Amino acid sequence: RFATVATAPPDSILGLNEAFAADANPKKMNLSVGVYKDASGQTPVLRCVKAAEQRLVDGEKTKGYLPIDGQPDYRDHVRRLVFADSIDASRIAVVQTPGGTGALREAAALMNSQLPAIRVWISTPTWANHQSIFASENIPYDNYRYLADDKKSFDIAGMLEDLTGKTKPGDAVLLHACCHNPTGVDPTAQQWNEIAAVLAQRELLPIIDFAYQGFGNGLDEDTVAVRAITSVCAEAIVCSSFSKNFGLYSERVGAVSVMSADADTTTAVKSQLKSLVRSNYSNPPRHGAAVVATILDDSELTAMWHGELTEMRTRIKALRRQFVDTMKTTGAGHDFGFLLDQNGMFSFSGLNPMQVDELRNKYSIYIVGSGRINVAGMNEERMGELCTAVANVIEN
Ligand code: PLP
Ligand code: TYF
Repeated sequence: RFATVATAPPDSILGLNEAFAADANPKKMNLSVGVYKDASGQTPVLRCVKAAEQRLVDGEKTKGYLPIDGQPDYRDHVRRLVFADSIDASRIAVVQTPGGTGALREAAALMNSQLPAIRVWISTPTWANHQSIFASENIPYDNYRYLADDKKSFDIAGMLEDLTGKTKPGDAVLLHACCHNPTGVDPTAQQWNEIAAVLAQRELLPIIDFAYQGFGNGLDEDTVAVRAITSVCAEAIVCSSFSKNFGLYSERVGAVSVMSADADTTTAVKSQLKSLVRSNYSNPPRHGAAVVATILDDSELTAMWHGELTEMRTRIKALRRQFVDTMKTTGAGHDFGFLLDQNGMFSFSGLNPMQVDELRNKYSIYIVGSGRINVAGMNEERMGELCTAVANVIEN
């Protein structure tokens, strides 16, 4: 039986971690996988998380199962983080999921089971797992234009043209709420209004991937896409991840929120979501969601979280600035100023695959083959080294 199993290809991004771990060069630098690293190169546990975990350990009375749709106070906090009070709670079904990946998969499963013949439109480029997730639920996908040919700016005209001219009413459109992975290129508030108008007019179903809330311009500021879309579309799906903004990567904390036109529809949708969870993993893991709920239930811990999130966001912006300034000192024409307009952990550097290979082979600097750099993996003290290497591969 198993002898017939063929080997699956490795994950293109996580595979780089393995290569990095095996690299003996003491000067190696990992700017590939999307995790935040502090100035000492660690991916820290947030102080608010440690404090919440202490309370949980002290107060825990049971390891009994959570409800199928997750911990109720956690779900309510997610709803308020994402929608504030802009939409009546009776129109939103929130289900706790294992990470943002679990949320996307649950959304795809709902489409597969309840929305026959639906197709999803995905940006070019996008996070590689998007295609795999929808393919796993047999949802056909197509691409809309997103990154302009200069690899630096947003092709708003191309995107609107594709959404207007190529989609069929009823199709779904996957959008990155902020901090687009892999490009860092986000629409402006005005452009979100234009996109939302097309979604509404063409009766498209928005699926909003919200993996970086708070990493762009702030927790509330980053809801600009959600606000623009939910103010003109009656239905939408939001897939939240708390891996990055709470640093809870391994605890697998996420949620899918389905907004419907009315309360009765929401009840039906919720029942279907629960039925899908039941046959998939039965009920979600508790710890990470309990940490998030403990923090958000407490004003002191919430303030601590806001502070720590702001620290991560402002440090990433400072690293962008330092990289751009340092690149300028390495030679005329090394203008990476476009990185300053981009948001979140990632940016497209514009380096081609040969240059990416050279960075890795000659300098043990790992970035993704597409040229994507994890800005959050840069380091203040080693910026000179990084920029000298980048300048060298550009000039070769
Ligand atoms: N969506 C995007 C765009 C991401 O970049 C990621 C993680 O890197 C996810 C979803 C999934 O997040 P999680 O690790 O919570 O599953
Ligand atoms: O760096 C990225 O874009 C992601 C990181 O379960 C990642 O691929 C790794 C593992 C995972 C989710 C996201």
